[in-house]
Amino acid sequence: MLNNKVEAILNVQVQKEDYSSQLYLAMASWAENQGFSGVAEWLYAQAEEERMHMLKIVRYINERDGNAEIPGLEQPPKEFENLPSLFDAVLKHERYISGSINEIVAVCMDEKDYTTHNWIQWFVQEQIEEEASVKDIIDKLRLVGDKNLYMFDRDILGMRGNESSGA
Ligand code: OFO
Repeated sequence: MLNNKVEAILNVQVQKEDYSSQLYLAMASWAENQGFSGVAEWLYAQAEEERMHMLKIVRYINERDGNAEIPGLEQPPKEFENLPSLFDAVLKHERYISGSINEIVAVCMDEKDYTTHNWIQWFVQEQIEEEASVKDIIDKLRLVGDKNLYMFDRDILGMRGNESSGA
């Protein structure tokens, strides 16, 4: 049986993963309409991964005899200034998510829920990888500058194959 505080913070995380998915979907759609099809593919795949993260938590809560709460959709922004600010926003968001995963770890420790503590380590590792992959993209963007965004976009298109499925 899931501890009440652990169940509550996991349900908050369900909302955050759901919003992450919506946010990256909105970014993907914007990038596609700007002609950045490589960036759009990366973001569409990221939106799918975030949905998988949400489902993973929902199913864990229910499996442990808790009650997963399914959140309503929150409207993400529709417009993004440019690619550098979009990816800065992705990194900021991922750092925020890493912070909330750490809070879950802390609650598990406080409540002596070592099962969930063990289970949540997958997310701890996932956040390390996600932050690193976004930082990599930001570095590439800096290197190419404004002049070669087409090449940058092609380069990003090839990136998904090297990453974890996130499931
Ligand atoms: Fe961006 O990762 Fe979910 O947790």
